[in-house]
Amino acid sequence: MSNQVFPILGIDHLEFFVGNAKQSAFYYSRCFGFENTAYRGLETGDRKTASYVLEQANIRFVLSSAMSAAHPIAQSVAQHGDTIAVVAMAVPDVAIAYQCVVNRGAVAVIPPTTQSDEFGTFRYAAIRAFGDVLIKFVERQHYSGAFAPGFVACPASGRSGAGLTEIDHVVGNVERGAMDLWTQFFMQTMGFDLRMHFDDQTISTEYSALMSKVLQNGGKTIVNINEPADGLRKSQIDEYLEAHYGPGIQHIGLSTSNIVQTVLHLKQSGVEFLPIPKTYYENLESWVNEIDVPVEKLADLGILVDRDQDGYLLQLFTKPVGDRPTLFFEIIERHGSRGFGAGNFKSLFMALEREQALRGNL
Ligand code: TYF
Ligand code: FE
Repeated sequence: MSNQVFPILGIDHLEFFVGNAKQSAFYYSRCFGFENTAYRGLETGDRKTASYVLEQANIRFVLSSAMSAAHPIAQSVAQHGDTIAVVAMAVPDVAIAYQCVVNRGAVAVIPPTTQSDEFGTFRYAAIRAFGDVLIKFVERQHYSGAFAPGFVACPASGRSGAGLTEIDHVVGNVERGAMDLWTQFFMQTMGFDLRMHFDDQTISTEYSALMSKVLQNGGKTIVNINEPADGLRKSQIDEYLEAHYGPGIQHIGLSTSNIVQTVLHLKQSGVEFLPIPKTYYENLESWVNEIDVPVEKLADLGILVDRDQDGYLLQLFTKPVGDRPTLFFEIIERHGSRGFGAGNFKSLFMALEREQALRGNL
């Protein structure tokens, strides 16, 4: 039985608040294979902000910067560094979605707003999630412009993409004691279902621990919430909360149907991945045989494998993409498995701890 209270069609886009949107757009387009499809800024008459819309298959990122210190985007950057500030969900009716969640206790931020231009009508509204993250509802069925009114379309670059196809899941880090509150928010207010949870026994190494809950809406909008747990050393979630100065988006899982090609593209363009020790691949040979990628190739690229009753998945993680140990990306290729690589948690978290140690932050 689904808990859904209003339909969510999927993630419309993720908006990043960054210090220099022009340069971030260059990074995501040149390194991650995105195409800059739309722009709003000084040249289009916006004196306050600059925004670049980047697309790759069904993934849409918007990178935004402010032109002055007092602007909320500049304030966000001062506190959090570059961060994903808005998770925008596509809905068939913004007014219904907004009414629903506000009636169920959501903190209202932007009431339903309609914008129109020669390409039609665009509607949005926003509520608050954990930390300073906003959940935006977007209704674009009656809009055919490049992104939204105020944006102009950008010419195609002619460059090939990296094979990224979808936002698989969005993961947030919250403070101790807050995971269950935000789980309740997603279930009771947003109408998500609890898909699975990982306790601090499942997600621990010799030194550190965390807990995680996975929420889904209609099986395709997936949000995971992590909370730090006590261990001998500081949890990676604590490191994030300190560096980000509060809760926020930790990582985005991006799907590909050819992880080898995608990772080659990303590595060749300079994206850095979490190093995985060769020992991980030694015990893999015994059970991994039915996977179409040879183990040597996986080892060569540092790709992790996990299998459950439904199938298997291939995944790997970038290093943090900014100066602070906050946001990173996961690249994931699913073959039936709807899990998150629980079998890799130990290896992954040990790899993360080694990075944490290099930063002198245990
Ligand atoms: O999204 C997930 O659950 C996996 C594993 O701090 C994971 O990608 C979980 C927590 C974390 C890093 C990765
Ligand atoms: Fe993940």
